Amino acid sequence: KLRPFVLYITMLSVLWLMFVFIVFTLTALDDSRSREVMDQNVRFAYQKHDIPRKPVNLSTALARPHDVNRILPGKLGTGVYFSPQTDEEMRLVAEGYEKYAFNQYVSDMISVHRTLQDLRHQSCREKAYFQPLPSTSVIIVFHNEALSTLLRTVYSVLENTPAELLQEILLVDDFSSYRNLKSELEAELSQIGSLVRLLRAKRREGLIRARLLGARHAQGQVLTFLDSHCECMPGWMEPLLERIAHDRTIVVSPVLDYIDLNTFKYNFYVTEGVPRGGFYWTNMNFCWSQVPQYEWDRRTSPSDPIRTPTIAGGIFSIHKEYFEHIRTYDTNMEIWGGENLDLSFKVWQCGGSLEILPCSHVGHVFRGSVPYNYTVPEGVNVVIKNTMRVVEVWMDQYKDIYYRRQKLTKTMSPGDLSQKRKLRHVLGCRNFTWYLRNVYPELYVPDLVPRAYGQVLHMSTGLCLDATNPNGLAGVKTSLYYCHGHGGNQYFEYTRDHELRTPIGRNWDLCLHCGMGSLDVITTHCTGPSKVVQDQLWLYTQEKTLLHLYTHYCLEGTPYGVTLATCNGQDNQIWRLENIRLQ
Ligand code: LR7
Ligand code: MN
Repeated sequence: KLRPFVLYITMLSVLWLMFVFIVFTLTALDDSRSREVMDQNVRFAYQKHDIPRKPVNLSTALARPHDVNRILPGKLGTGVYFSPQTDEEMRLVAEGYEKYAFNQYVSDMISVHRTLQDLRHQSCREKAYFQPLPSTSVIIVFHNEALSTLLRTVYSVLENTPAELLQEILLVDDFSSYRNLKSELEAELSQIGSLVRLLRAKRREGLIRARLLGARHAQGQVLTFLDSHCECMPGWMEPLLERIAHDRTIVVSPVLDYIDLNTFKYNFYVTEGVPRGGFYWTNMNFCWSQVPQYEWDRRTSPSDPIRTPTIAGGIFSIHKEYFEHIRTYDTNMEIWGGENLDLSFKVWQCGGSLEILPCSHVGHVFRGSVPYNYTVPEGVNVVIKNTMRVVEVWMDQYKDIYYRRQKLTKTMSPGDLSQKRKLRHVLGCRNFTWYLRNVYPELYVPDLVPRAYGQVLHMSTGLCLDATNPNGLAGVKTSLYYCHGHGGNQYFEYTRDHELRTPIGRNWDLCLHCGMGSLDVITTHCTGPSKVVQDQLWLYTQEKTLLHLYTHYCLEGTPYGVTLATCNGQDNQIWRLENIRLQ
C-alpha cells in the first residue's frame, strides 16, 4: 500500500533535483554578467562626478578591465549622444565647454579605463617586434585639463603599453589654476604608485618649457610626448620604439585619430586615408595635407612608415640623446604654437627625418579653439612671436612669403636669435631650398618677389577686389567690397606668371579667372602658367588697366561687382596694385 506513495516521493525528489540543477547552471552561465555589475558598483562607479573616487591600484589598472566596456557609456570608443534634460544639466554641459572647449560632461560619463578595439591593419596586429626595444618615458604636460580626460590619457598609457617598455609616466602640471584639480589628481595618483610621477611648474611655463621640465626628469631612453586628452590604441608603442631602435635620428609620430569633442567618439583613420603634415604659407601654422602619390609608391606594405614634412607636434617619440643632440626646444617660445614646425624643420634640415607609423594609433580630442589665451601678460601675441623665431632661423629668404602676408609682424620682434642661428651652423644644417626640393616637392612655392602684392584698389569707386570666398570654393563670383585692410579675401599676389592669386589659407590658391562663354570673373583653382588657354593670366598695363590675356578684354568694376568689358580707358577700368616690385 505504501508503494505508490514511495514512487510519488521519488518522482518529486527527482524533479526537485532537476530544478536545482537547472537553476544552478543558469546562475553559473550568468556569472560573467553579474561580474560586470559588480565591477560597475564596486570598482568603478562612473556616474557623473564620481570618476576618481574609486581607488584603482596598479595591478587592477594594468589588468585591462575589458568587461567594463560592455556595459558603460562610450564603451570601445563609441560616442555618447547626451542631451541635457534639466536646467542643471544644461548648466553643467555649458560650463564644461566653457572651461575646456570640449564636452567635459560627456567625458565624465565615460570610463577612464575604456578600452579601444584594435582596428589596425592585420599586418600590424600580426607583426612581431624582434629587437630588444628601448624603454620610454611618457611625458604629458597639462594646463587646466579636465580630470577625466587627463586620467583617461594616463590609464590608456598604463593599460596599453607593455610594462617592460614603460619606464615611467611624467605628468607636468603647467601651473593650473582650476580648483580641486590638484587635490583630486593627487588623490588618484596616490593609488597608482611610483610609475606615474607628478611634476609642477613654479610659474606658467607654456607647453614648450613644461615639456622640457618633464624631459629633464625622464629616465627612459626614448621620450614620448602626449597631449593631456589622448587615448592610445593597443599596440601603439612597439612600432614607435622599434623605428627609433632601428635609427635614432628618426622622429616618429602615431597616426592621430580624432576623438570627437562633443561625443568622445573615437574615429579611426584607415591607412589609405591617413593625412600627413604640411604648413600654411599664410600663417606658418601646421596643417594636414594629402600623402602624395610618390610616397605611396615608395612604400611596399601597409605597415611601412609614411614620411612627413612636418608633425602636428603634440604626440611623438624621439630618442632622448638625439633630442639633446639637436638641443631640444627653443626655450624662448611661450605658451603654445610654433614649436612643432621648429622641430620639424630642424630635424629634416639637420640630418634627421620625420615619419608617421600606420601601425601606431593614438586618439586626440581635436578642439576648435583652446580655452586659454595666446597673449602673455605683456600683451604679445605669442603664436606670432614663436612663429617669427621659426621663420627667421630655418626659412632663409622664404620668410618674406610669410612676412608680407602678416602685417602684425612688422611691429613685433622675435627676440634674441643668436643661439638658434649658431645651432644651425654647429649642426651643419641644410638650407630651406633643400628642404622644399627634397622633403616637400609637391608644395606650391609662392614667388619670393611677386610683381605686386596686397589690395587691388578700384580707382573710381574706392572699393577693393574681393574674392568673396571664405571657404575657398572654386567658381565663386568675384566682387568689390569696401577695403578692410585685413588681407584675407582682399589679398592678391600678382605673380611672375601674371596670375592674380589669392591664398585661402591652404596651400592651393585661388586664381582670378574668366573662362569661355561668360564674362563672369570668378576665383577658382589655379591651373598654372603652362596651360595653353590663358584664362587666368592678366597684364597690368602702363595705363593701370588689367588686361585679360585670353579675351583681350579689360577688368571693369561697377558698384555691383566686376566683369570683363572691351577696353575703353575709362575710370572704371583703372586699378591700383600695392607694393609693385616689378612691372
Ligand atoms: O600653456 C600651456 N601649457 C600647457 O601645458 C598650454 C597648453 N598646455 C598643454 C595642454 O594642456 C595640452 O596638453 O599642452 C598641450 C597642447 O595644448 P592643446 O591641446 O591646447 O593644443 P592643440 O592640441 O590645439 O595643439 C597642437 O599644437 C600645439 C602647438 O604648440 C602643440 O604642439 C600641441 O601639442 C599640438 N597637439 C597635437 O599635435 C595633437 C594633434 C593636434 C593637431 C593638429
Ligand atoms: Mn591637444
